[in-house]
Amino acid sequence: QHKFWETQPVGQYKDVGDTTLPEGPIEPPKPLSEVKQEPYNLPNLYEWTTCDMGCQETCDEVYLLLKNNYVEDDENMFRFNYSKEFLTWALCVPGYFKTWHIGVRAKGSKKLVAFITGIPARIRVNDKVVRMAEINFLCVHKKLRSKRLAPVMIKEVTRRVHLEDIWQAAYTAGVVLPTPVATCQYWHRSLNPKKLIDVGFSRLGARMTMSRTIKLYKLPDSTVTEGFRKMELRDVPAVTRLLRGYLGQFVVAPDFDEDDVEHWLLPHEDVVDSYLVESPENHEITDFCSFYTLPSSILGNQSYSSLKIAYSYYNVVTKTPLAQLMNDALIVAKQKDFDVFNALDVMHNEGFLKELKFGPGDGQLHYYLYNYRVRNALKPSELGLVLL
Ligand code: YNC
Ligand code: MG
Repeated sequence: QHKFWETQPVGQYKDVGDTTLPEGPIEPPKPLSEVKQEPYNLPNLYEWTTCDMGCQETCDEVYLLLKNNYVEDDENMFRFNYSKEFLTWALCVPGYFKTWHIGVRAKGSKKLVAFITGIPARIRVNDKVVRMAEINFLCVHKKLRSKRLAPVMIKEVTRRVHLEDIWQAAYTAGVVLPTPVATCQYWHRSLNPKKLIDVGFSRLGARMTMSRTIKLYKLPDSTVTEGFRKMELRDVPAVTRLLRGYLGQFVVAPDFDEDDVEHWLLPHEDVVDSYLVESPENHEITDFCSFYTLPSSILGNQSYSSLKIAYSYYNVVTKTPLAQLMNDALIVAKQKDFDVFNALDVMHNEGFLKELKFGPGDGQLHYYLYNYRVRNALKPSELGLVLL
């Protein structure tokens, strides 16, 4: 079944439902002197490269590899098109290791043909904060698929993570592997229904006309919550307190400090947007919402080449009704010309999805932990983690 994954310290199918197994590391850390010092062997025509994302040329190469070869939907109509600014933001994070941004090149041409990355994170699972790597952007060029290159890349990133004395990881994938910690669903809220229908992202509902559909998804021109404004640098301490207080209730969530909040949540043009509610009376920060920008290329459409897509990120309310805050997020996303607003059914998102006219997507997103067993699979609402 899973010739590679069967050999790895991950929850195995045979153990699902076995409540005698303890929660926590599946295997203990090794002394660093016992971590393999040399990279794993690649097929002869290929070589490892460390990708310096601060270098414009390298960033361009990574961008193009992913633009042409990364994740597509099941019907191969759309492909993620992460911008260069987004990739630098996602990878050059507080305390990052350049050696965890790993490429594979063809020896002759030096062409970049595969990629995988890790970034450091502190993730809490129940009451334990665990140092982990978040693994993302695993990509093998379309012409090199099904040659078992992916397991070599995963082993190599694991080795480099171990060299930093980190022994756990978190990752998400659209495919089912041994064994998900949680299985989540994407929901989509049309902002530009005509374009979405024209490009085949959505379909006209039964007994619906285009003009009725456009009216259904119409939003006010401006936000409605009093004190709603863009997050600024001076808000980092208050947002950190608000977010830490909120994420504490989930079974799996990041343990963000002020440096993390500054990096991940301070607005960054065309990468991440964050808004908050400042009380007009006492200037307290009571609510917060955020989304990141990840366009998709439209494959083979005559009229349009790209969809501008917002993805719900971290949202916290203490005063404003969640659906009202998220409706304001939809309004700013519409002002910024996004075509659709996506959200997973994680955290308290189920509390606004239907009310705000999100529709369920096809395809699921599975969350995984490496070398960390959790007692039971989690419900999406028990997850407080969003990976990019
Ligand atoms: C996947 N997405 O099951 P078995 S998500 C993990 N994540 O192994 P080959 C995957 N494993 O089942 P191909 C995977 N997809 O035999 C496949 N696999 O045990 C497993 N797509 O390898 C698969 N990006 O090289 C099988 O397959 C083995 O040539 C087969 O390459 C796969 O970033 C891939 O969807 C995904 O570029 C690279 O299809 C390729 O098909 C591709 O023969 C389009 O591989 C882009 C795409 C994946 C996005 C992501 C998260 C990756 C997590 C990796 C696991 C990290 C583990 C923790 C490491 C640190 C540990 C510490 C400490
Ligand atoms: Mg391969």
